[in-house]
Amino acid sequence: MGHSQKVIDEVIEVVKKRDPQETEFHQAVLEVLGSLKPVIEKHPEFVKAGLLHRLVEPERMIMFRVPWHDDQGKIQMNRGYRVHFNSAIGPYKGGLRFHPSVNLGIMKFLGFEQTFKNSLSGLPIGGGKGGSDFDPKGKSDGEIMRFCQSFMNELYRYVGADVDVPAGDIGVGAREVGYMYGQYKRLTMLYNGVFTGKGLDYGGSLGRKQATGYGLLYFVQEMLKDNGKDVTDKKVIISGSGNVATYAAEKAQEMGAHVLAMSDSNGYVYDPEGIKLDTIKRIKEIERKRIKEYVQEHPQAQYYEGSKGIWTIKCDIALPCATQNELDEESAKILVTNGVWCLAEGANMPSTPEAIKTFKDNGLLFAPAKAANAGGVSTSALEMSQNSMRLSWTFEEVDAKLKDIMTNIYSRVSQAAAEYGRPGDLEVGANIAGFLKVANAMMAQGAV
Ligand code: NDP
Ligand code: 2IT
Repeated sequence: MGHSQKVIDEVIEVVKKRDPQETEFHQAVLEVLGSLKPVIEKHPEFVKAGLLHRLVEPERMIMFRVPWHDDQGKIQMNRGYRVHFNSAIGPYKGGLRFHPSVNLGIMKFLGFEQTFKNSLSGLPIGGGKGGSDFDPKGKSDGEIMRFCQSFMNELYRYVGADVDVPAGDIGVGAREVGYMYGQYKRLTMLYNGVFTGKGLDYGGSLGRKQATGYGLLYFVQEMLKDNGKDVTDKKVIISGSGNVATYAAEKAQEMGAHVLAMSDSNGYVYDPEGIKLDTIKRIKEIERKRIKEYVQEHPQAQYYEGSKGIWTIKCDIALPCATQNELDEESAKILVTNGVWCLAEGANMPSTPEAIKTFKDNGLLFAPAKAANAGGVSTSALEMSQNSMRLSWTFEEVDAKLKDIMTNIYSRVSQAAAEYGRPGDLEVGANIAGFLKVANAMMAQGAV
């Protein structure tokens, strides 16, 4: 075994030993470090500087109590987090997630991924992530507001336009960002764009809502073009029915694809005539109900309990856009048996390592999350630019920039894969290209 592999194994061992319960974080670290051997061989100075050991440790982790009043007047208590993972290339940037499954390991995996994703975007943003184990499901608007205000009463100390700029993620959309931004302003008297994903009336960017989903399809389009294929008339399935899934579906349909199924955490809907997105948007964005309502209006569609079943539908292109590890080896094998030939990740780390291996062994065109879903955070960076300039761009301008960014990410990633002897392996390409920029910036800034 070479020296480089030994160093990588040692770092992984330290990570596991230090925080044995953080399995999602281990998975994310293994996935990235598993690609880096040829880079480390080429750059012994990284090893000498202890760079990998520093890279896997967040610069700072903030955890805090979030008490809030429910509608019965009872005081509830949740835990808040913000992980400042890496600021080598810019202020911390990344979303906030409100979901009962949130814990420190999940925040660290997301912050770690974010660091490389933001690097790939080509924009000056570092990596961060945060959130709470608060469950927004079934909460009234007043409860959501009081929770968001209490969350900000602590978080405001650790964010700032040139320090850390949060945004949305699972369970956090424009409504939550609005309440948090409002409280931030009250506490600081600053109107300085410390959130992205804001409403259009108070500094938000046109196109941010659509950006992750649209960006995913722009990336897929580039990847298919490079392989002599396109999206038109292809059968597509998309898990989730939140922000990323909805706008991925919208762009896929615009490109002429047939989106046959979408899901939520309870089950999935199959519509042989193609998913009607107006219905999905109304049920999920406005009424905040379950996806099973869909079949009441569209009797040709079927609803099935259990979200995993969506992967048993025959398709050309599968887009997991819900959550981590939603697609395991068993589902991957079923997809392959049914003839899937393209898989692009809209969610963060949606495929288990075994599922990714299955895709690669079967020659699928595979687009890893940190490249394919970077359109959201990239457009967040465009929102930051517009806020700094006190100007706003049109939807068309933002969308054109997004397309450009996704095209550039695709070429950066596929070039890195080719340069390091793995042409077409976008997972390796994304890890290497994302890593190199962060590593070079860390080296230049000394042992910090
Ligand atoms: P939303 O909260 O808008 O939607 C999440 C969707 O995923 C919902 O349909 C939800 O179903 C489903 N889901 C959540 N948790 C689970 C679970 N444990 N099992 C099955 N389904 C689940 O979030 P987003 O669309 O913003 O985020 C989706 C994914 O995309 C996440 O991995 C996020 O990190 C990633 N991402 C988001 C970006 C953004 O800009 N928003 C940018 C890049 C990545 P239900 O309603 O039943 O909970
Ligand atoms: O995972 C992600 O990239 C996001 N949730 C978006 C982060 C952002 O700052 O826009």
